[in-house]
Amino acid sequence: MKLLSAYGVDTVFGMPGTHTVDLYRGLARAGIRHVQCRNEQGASLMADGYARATRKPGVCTIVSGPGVTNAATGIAQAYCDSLPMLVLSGACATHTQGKGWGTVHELADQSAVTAGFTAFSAMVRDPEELPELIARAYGVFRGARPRPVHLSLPWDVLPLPVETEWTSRRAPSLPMPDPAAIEEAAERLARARSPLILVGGGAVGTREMLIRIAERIGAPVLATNAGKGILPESHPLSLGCSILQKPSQRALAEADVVLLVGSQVAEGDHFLPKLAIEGDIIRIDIDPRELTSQYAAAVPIQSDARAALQALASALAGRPVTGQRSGGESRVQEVRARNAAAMTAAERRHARVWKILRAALPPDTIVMGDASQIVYTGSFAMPMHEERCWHYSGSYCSLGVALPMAVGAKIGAPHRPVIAVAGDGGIMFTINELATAAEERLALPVVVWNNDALQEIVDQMDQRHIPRIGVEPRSPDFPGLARSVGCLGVRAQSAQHLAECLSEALAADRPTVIEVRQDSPWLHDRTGS
Ligand SMILES: Cc1ncc(C[n+]2csc(CCOP(=O)(O)OP(=O)(O)O)c2C)c(N)n1
Ligand SMILES: [Mg+2]
Repeated sequence: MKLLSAYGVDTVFGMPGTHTVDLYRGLARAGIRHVQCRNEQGASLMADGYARATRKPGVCTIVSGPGVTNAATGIAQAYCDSLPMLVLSGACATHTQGKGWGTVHELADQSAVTAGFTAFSAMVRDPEELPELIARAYGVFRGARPRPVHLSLPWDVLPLPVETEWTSRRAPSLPMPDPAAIEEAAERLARARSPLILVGGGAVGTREMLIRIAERIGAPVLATNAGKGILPESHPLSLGCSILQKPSQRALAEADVVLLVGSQVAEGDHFLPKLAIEGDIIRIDIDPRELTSQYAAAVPIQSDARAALQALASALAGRPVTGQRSGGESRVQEVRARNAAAMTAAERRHARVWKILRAALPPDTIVMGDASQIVYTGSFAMPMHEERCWHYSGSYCSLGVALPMAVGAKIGAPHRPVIAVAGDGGIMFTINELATAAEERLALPVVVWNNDALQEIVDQMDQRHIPRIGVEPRSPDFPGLARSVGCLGVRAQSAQHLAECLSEALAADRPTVIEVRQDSPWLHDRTGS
């Protein structure tokens, strides 16, 4: 824990047990804050939210076996969304491993269980292995595509004395772009007739260079959920995160050159087996695997996105550009108009709620979204003018993530406004963490979009003429439930009331569950307020 403190760890999210009490002795000595979750799924998702808000690795401390399997969802989400996370779990005593004796919390080959959704997962055999393993973890967090790391600490190894003084090590430098590849990319972009830029989470921190490039070549900029807000959505070249909308998908398909930066182009962002991209792709990614993925690159550039876009912006500045700046803006206006016209009645209702939220929330508010229909619409209907404010993991697309992610974010960034938005189905997966949020006295609005249904699946069953089975669970009294665990609870009675509830919740001394019923008359009456 002292070593972790040297790496900047100030908070861990956890649940102690027999196998990990010695870890807690270290926590106390190192002065690291422990946030007690109600289930390890909450711990890993809080660590994920903490990482999103702070850009530092989220750390969780959990027991072996059930602790690890409970935490799996949050670890796997962080893997899908390329977030830094350090999972420290217990493990059964070394001599019992692999024997199948029925040891408490036994999980056969625990490292193998998490290997598929971590950068690496190691079983520590000797305390002196730790400094190198932690350095390797921070090498992943700071010098490569960030992904979770799991270290299993066996019960017999954890209390062993350590004789040497452990110190932190420097992370490796980031990969820099090949100048020849940058020249080729600049040449292709300068000649492009209808270029388009698509940015994902790997492009966070590139706003200035992105604007220079987009304006120079007149390229519309489309974002994935993770890239939302890198270019302010008020910019005339921004198509926002409308990648789910058909007119935007057509614009992408028709572009003759696509500059794709720091994105996997995950299915969860567009809901298609594969997006159509007809033009040549110039791809910038820190991970060489992405550069050879199904979206094959004509110009693959393995690099830190900031360095690559900086070099590309300079290369373009010194070149005549045949593309038309005004052409780009008018293409954006056309696509935006077609996107707006294509919205369904349900999406318009969601958009009304987002409009109220946008007006009531400060611009730097962090929004944690669950896998609910209102959040899918929010991807394109909730404008973001700052990066890393919108978080919806369409890729892993697990229910129940928004509330614990919001708790982790609020703990990591206490001065930032943070809210969670979830459906009535999703919120129930991790509703227990309301108790954690109440105990931590977090000013956290939790908006529950209640349609008394797993509506997304209802719609799919209805469309395919499948009887509605298992999709209409009975909702609890959400405001009452919230109050019973020490939160405030209200039901929005009008648009204005919702706005007031949000403002009050942002300043309250505890979390507030704000239920918004889909069948509220004020959402259906066009004049309602
Ligand atoms: C862990 C998990 N289990 C199941 C699903 C499948 N699923 C996707 S959306 C959905 C319905 C969610 O209902 P709710 O949270 O109420 O949102 P709504 O669709 O009603 O807006 C379900 C069950 C999932 N995404 N994640
Ligand atoms: Mg629902």
